[in-house]
Amino acid sequence: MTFKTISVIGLGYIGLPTAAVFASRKIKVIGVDIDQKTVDTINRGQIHIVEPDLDIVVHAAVTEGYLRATTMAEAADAFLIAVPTPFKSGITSDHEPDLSYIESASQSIAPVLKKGDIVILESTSPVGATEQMAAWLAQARPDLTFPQTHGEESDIRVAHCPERVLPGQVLRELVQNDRVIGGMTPACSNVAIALYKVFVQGECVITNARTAEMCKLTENSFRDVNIALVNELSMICDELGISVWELIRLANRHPRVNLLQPGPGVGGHCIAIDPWFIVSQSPESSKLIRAARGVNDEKPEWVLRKINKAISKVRDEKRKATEDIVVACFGLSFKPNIDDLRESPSVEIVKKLSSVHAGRVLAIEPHVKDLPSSIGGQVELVEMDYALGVADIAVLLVDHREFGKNAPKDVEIVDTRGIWVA
Ligand code: SAJ
Repeated sequence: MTFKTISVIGLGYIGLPTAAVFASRKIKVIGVDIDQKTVDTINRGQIHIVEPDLDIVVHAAVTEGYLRATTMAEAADAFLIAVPTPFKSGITSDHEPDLSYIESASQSIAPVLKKGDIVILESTSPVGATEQMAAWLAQARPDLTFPQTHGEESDIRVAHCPERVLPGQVLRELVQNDRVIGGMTPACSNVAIALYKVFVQGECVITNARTAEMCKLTENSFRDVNIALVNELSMICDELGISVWELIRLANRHPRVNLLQPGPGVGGHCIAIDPWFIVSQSPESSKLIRAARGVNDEKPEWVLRKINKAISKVRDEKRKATEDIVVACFGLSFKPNIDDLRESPSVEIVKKLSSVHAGRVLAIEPHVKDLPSSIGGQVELVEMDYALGVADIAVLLVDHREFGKNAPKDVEIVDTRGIWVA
């Protein structure tokens, strides 16, 4: 089975690397995005997102003529949909997934579909979304047959193959990770495998679309629940005067225990979101998953309370007025050694702190040149040495390599990552 042209719909953090990797295997790739600026940037051989080495791969793919971006879907042999699945807005929606981007993507490709094509949903989706996508496609193209009505004989193949790559390591993980292939029928799965085998070196494991959807949600819920456990332990240990970092090291010496690391909360675009898709579909049966979300979402507030206690301590011990107390916050990104500040609990903490603290709030973030507008007015972005020279309190929020392992001297420390006070 050969694929002469592949179309990737949605050129974001997953779609663009996927398009570029296919193109790097010398297959013609048409990238489709609703944003004209994104399309123009890519067609210049540049990128609009941050991911190591992606600029090089995209530049080569565009220059060699294998990758081209457009706002209008064109005919292809395979369509990969990698659009966002956010929550529905509005007070009546309790973290309900919003499938409108998938619906729009389906409508945009429907006119150019032809017999023999495959449509793959890669976006993280609630169970049933792939069947829903197939229904939207069938509605738009009554002249073609689809797996939900024609099974193995369908004109169009449909599958869910969730992305599972770690931001910061996308290009490597796209190739090396195993891939879950959830075809609506076995024939759909076989075509999807042939497609992914163009670049995937990991194993392609077949299941059905609904299990593949649940698999992705389960992976991120697994991580969320495990992080919630250590975040809860960190608060319990604080009450009991125990070092949670030492506790974790000791407990992890048990052959069947593998605790993760507490932090200031859970950020990013996946782990804090995907578990809600399960909760929203099965609210009565997903008590643990919901509770874990609650624990992780509350952690930034707990960190703020710790910072406030440190401010009170400095005020009492150094006899300083609150407005003279300088708090330096180390790290803003949602996890270490990356520059992605979106959905970051550290940004949330710094923002809230700066709105209540009468003194200066400094941020040290070696991975960015400017602060996001949400905190820009009240927080000063400074170098580490400067911060350490003037700070009364040092708050470690992200364990970037640059911050080292040695605790700064002569300051009150709030270490949410266990790097300085482990
Ligand atoms: N975190 C902790 N303690 C830990 C590990 C992580 O507090 O021990 C925090 C991080 O600081 C961060 C958040 O969790 O704020 C999420 O970081 P992460 O590294 O766990 O995950 P993401 O969001 O970068 O990527 C996840 C990955 N999923 C899993 O590892 C199960 C990735 O493979 C998925 O492809 C990605 O979500 C996605 O797109 O769904």
